[in-house]
Amino acid sequence: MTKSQNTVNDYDAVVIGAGFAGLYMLHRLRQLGLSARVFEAGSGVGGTWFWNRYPGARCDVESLEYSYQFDEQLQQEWEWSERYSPQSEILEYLNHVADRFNLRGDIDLNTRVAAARYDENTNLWTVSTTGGSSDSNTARARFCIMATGCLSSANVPDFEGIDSFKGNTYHTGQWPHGGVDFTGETVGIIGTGSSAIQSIPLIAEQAKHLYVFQRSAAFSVPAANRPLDKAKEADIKSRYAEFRKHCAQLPTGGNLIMNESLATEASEAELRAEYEERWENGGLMFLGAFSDLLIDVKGNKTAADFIRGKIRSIVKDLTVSDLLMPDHVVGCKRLCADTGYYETFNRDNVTLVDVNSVPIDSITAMGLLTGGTEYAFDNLIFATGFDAMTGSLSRIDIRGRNGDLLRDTWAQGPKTYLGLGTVGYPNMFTIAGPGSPSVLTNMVPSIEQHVNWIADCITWLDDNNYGSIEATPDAQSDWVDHVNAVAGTTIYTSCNSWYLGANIVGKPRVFMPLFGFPAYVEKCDEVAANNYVGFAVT
Ligand code: N01
Repeated sequence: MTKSQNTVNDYDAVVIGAGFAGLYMLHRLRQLGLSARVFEAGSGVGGTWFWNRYPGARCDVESLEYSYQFDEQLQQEWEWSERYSPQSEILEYLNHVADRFNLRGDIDLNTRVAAARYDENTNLWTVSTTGGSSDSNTARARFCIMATGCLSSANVPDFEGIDSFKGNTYHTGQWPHGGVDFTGETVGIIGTGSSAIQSIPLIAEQAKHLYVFQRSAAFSVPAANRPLDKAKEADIKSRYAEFRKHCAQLPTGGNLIMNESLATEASEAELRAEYEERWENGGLMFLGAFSDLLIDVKGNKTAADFIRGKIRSIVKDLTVSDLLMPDHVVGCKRLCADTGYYETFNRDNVTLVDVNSVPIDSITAMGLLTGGTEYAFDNLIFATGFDAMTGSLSRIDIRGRNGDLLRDTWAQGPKTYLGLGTVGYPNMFTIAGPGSPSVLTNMVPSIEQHVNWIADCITWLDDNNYGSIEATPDAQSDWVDHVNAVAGTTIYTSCNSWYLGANIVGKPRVFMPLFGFPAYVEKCDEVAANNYVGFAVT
């Protein structure tokens, strides 16, 4: 069929993105008997797991939790091979889901959504796309559902001279599909967040020399990844629903086994014993060592000091170990989980360069200039993160009532009700949007909770012959206050993190996710049970 600029296809819903959120949303819409089209910019499904293929990319939530629970047979039959799944296996899983539920027929790949516009007269959204192989590049739908991901808009800082570099450049979030062989080559990497921390040890093993340009040192704990314990798998699979329910009652929606004691009241011996055990066991469970770590800076300092002590004991060169020691609160920026990260700095072919006290002056044809020294290398990796939570939405021309542009509406920071709806944008839903627990939780159950809520909401609207739903200004304003108030009771506002938008020049400093999964789910259920109170329907 020849592609026509004029054809418009009509659907009940358009879904933007085919990662965990978009795939499940499509499945639910189909179960409701609704027509839906998914647009995906990538050439395959998988979202974040399609794009982030850098060396060592793997999830830091355990495999048995980082998976869908909506289908019992799926969760029973799928077999994960490791405690923490590598990117390739998660991508394989998502492709399996797309096939198993026969989703591909309603997904347009290689199709980037350029604009989504709400028409008040027809109460329809018109979504325009570029690329793609379907007969139409415009779709019209009653509902526009953003499954665009929280960490999918790659951030490349505007370094002076960035285009002059003559070697190869990469971003961890847009890694070449065939992989990159750095054998015998020199590499520079900018950034030391989760992506860098996973990739640096592997790149260092391959490269002739690796220069790590660090602006802020990051806290990292050993992942202690290993083959999946078959006995543990059998146990969890024998009571999967109960296990999922248990996880949903914990603050992160994940199996963060929390020690109820306070770090501020523990003895030196108790602190050491608890931290040592969690360090040994590995993973983000470290933050559950004491119940005040995420709410009390004083308690948190005991954990931060413990990790700093570990860095000191692992890294042989004192100057390097000093430089690797974070000076902020642990968990304020997302805690990283690594395999041999700090040990990598004992290698002769790795150089850590401080670009905090003396920032990067420019990228040059040969490499990078900082503090009067030019570092030359063949390959430059940007491990510089993402325009988180709002980036993928603000790069689409989303227009609601009166033609208002979402990126303008959110110019002072994102404003939503429940992270699901925004005043002025009727019938638009954001899955894991700002103002919802999203990135502070295990993303998969958070996504499933949102998708189920949206599916129920659409059913309720249709059953009651309502044409549209939109957050009310009062409910939204109260919700924004609530998200901020909750953040204020935690340690999360005490550093410059991407949760706050602090990594993007000019982005307003607003704490975007909401801490606490169970209370949030309760609130969403309460809103639904009370005829979607806080939303106006017509
Ligand atoms: O990105 P980041 P990421 N000059 O924003 C530095 C998830 N994730 O891709 O801290 C110099 O954390 C920046 O420095 P600073 C996870 O949620 C999960 O690593 O801003 N440096 C920082 O060091 C994670 O949190 C997994 O001072 C600059 C780095 O670049 C999120 O994705 C794996 C700079 C960016 O770190 C993002 O992680 C990977 C500049 N101008 C990712 N600008 C797992 O599940 C930025 N930086 C394991």
